[in-house]
Amino acid sequence: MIEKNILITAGVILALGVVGFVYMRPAPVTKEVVVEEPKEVLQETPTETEEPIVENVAPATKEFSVDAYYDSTGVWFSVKEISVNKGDNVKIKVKNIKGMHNFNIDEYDVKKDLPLDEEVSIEFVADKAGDFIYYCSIPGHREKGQWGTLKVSE
Ligand SMILES: [Cu+2]
Repeated sequence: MIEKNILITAGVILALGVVGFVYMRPAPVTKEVVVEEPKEVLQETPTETEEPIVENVAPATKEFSVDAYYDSTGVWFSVKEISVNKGDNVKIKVKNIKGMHNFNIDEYDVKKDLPLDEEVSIEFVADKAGDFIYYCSIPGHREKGQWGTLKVSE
């Protein structure tokens, strides 16, 4: 009888050992490495949405202030050169501070009288490239210096 008990006990211990071995066995390691791939595909898409913003830039408005006057040396516009880029909105504020004057740019159909002490605003789109003369058409004024150059760069 004692031998039989020993055998049963040994059998139980053996069975527990087998069960314990199965449960205690470490989980297989190989699965963890494979999962990472899909992330890279998602990060490539946002660059596409940035492109259209660059092309829809609104034209710049370039503003200038010019005085028209005369003195002992001649008749003048206080600004001799106005430089803009083709396509710019150009705004020239001209004020006659002494004498009788007007402001003309033939190629842009600009023709404005300049009443004394009033600021006259001249606006146009610089849609032609090149150098254009602005001048006062009152006899003798352009010859005495009252002109300047509008430079429109391509
Ligand atoms: Cu003049």
